[in-house]
Amino acid sequence: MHCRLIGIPLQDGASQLGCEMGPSAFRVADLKGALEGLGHEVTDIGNVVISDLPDVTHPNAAVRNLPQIAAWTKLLTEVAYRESGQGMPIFMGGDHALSAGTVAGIARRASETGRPLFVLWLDAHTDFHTLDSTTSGNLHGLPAAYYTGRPGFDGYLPPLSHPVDPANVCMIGIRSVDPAERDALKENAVTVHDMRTIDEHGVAVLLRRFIERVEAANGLLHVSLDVDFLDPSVAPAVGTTVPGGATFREAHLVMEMLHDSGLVTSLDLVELNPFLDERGRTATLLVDLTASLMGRKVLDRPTRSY
Ligand code: HAR
Ligand code: MN
Ligand code: MN
Ligand code: MN
Repeated sequence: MHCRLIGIPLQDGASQLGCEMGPSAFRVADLKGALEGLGHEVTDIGNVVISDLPDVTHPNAAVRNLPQIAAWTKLLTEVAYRESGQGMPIFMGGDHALSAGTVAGIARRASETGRPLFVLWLDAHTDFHTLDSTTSGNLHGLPAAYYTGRPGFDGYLPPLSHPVDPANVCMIGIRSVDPAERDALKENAVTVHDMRTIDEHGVAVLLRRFIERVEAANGLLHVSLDVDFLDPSVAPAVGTTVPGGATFREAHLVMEMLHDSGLVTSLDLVELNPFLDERGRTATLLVDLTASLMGRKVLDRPTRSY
């Protein structure tokens, strides 16, 4: 596999500063070396950055940094479209607002292949707000609403040429949902597996079901991994910790099953805030999880203390 590492120093979607250091932490934790060690060819294209900000404001006064997120979404849609033509893009964030652009660009690429795009959203949060419904105003809380084509973004974020069918989106790890998101998801075909569902059935059963659907449709699969999918005890480096998250082994199992499926064609690594990390353990865990996704087996995993 030819992997394309893309650094996205975006932190304007989150309330806490620090995600802009995410790409550096992934490089220090040697994501490139881990993938090369598995036999992949890896190109790190460096960081992408926005330049001009559009003059855009929204009537919801809570909304923060809209010009920045509009510029990032436009840039990242282009970057994701371009890079997915070169190999498998791995987007090193950056906060989760980046997925508005990365998924939009991947969806445009997918449309040319004639294969439907599926999205696996690994997160404590559903990130399903619109600009009207957000009360925090933090725009990392709305990418899933944008790329599935929910109304209300017109004239504020770039027009979406290829919305992802909500029926093709599966969210796993959910344990923090705002009332407006819950109401919108009730009317919507997105699959939402909260932690209680994982507790009852086990994550493998839920993921297997989704993988089988992607396989049956001959789909492409984009994985969006938010650090807060993981329990804060194993992954402290995130501004929005929520207790009761996925364990170390549950997360690796998800990645290992995804590898075996052979379906994953692009990946977001988001919300890593190195300022909040403990001796790099979260960055290291994210690198190891990516290695599991890219073919590392339990028996060839390096011994590490987290
Ligand atoms: N739903 C909350 C809000 O809109 C929290 C969103 C937090 N999002 C992330 N990414 N950390 O999942 O403010
Ligand atoms: Mn998120
Ligand atoms: Mn989250
Ligand atoms: Mn691993």
